[in-house]
Amino acid sequence: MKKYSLIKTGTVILTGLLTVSCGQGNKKKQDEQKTATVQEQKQETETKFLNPPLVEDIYTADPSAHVFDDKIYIYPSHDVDAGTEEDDFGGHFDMRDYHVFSMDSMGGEVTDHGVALSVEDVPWAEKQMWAPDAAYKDGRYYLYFPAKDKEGIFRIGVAVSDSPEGPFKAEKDPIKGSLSIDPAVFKNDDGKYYMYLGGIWGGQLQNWRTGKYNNTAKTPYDNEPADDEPAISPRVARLSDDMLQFDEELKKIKIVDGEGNPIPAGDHKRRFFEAAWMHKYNGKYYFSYSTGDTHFIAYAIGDSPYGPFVYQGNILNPVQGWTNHHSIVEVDGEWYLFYHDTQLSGQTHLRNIKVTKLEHREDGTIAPISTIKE
Ligand code: FUB
Repeated sequence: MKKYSLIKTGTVILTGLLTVSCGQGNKKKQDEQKTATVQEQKQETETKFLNPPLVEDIYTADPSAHVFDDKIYIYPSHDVDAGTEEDDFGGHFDMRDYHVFSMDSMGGEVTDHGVALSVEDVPWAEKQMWAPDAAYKDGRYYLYFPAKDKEGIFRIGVAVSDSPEGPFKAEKDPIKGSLSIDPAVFKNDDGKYYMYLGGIWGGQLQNWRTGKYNNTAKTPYDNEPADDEPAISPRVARLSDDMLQFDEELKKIKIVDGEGNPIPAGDHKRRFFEAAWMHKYNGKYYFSYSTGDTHFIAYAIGDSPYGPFVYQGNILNPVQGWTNHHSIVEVDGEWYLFYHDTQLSGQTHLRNIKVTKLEHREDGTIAPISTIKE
């Protein structure tokens, strides 16, 4: 188990600077100059970003946060440099396990509980352990995760533990009828649980348009609708009482504009791409998601967990890095946004998780957040 202080920041990005070679002459002066440069760079990095990374000695992304047993638990992806070449399908996001993190309170020490689940321990999965989520019911904890199966198709798996920190034991097969990526599980006030999921391009949702998987696509855009057709819908299903299966067929979620028209596929600043999340505020259902290639976290509000959801605007402006992925959680009466960026590495696939406050305004809209300071 490892602990991290929330205020430590910028160490990895500075490593390269420390290797600058020194000449023989006035070594002391050169050393002093080098220290000053390092300090300046460190300050510049720290002041550029609104928040410091929560974890620094491994790369983490896609943070799904929950309060279990009065503690804050974070279930992120564990980014690694696997050496897999970058491609348009996201092959370079080649993650192989999950770690669970916790904090006793917001701003407190972050504890790494170690490996909670590895791809080797999931009988049906081959690779790419992407964004997970977790849920609690009746004394057991459930880790939901996407991975590619042996045919290269993303499915959603579930693993179970008696503890929120894991380790989790994976079910033998993926959830029946599951597809694509980024599961997010929401508990409604009536005690029912719903899973939201989906992601286009590398997340393969566009390949399911006919209901059967179309594996003929040569690029991630091959099966996309025309620009003026409705955008591809994320999916939702109620979970079975044992939390291990869907209790119904996956349904398509409608995201509409103020006039009730579906957001078209060509509207890249508003259409769903990946990273679904659900939270409830003042009796309304807030469905939030990443717009992908335009890099926003957007949100839409509805009156039922199934939608339809009316597009409202952006919660989070683009962060440093290509992907944007978040979760929203209430802790002691305050709301927080967990997100990631690439402050530590500067590389798309090596991200670090962060947290910041989120404000619901009086009219129910959310104040947009920018995490890079001008
Ligand atoms: O971490 C891999 C993928 O990147 C996630 O599943 C997406 O949401 C994006 O953040």
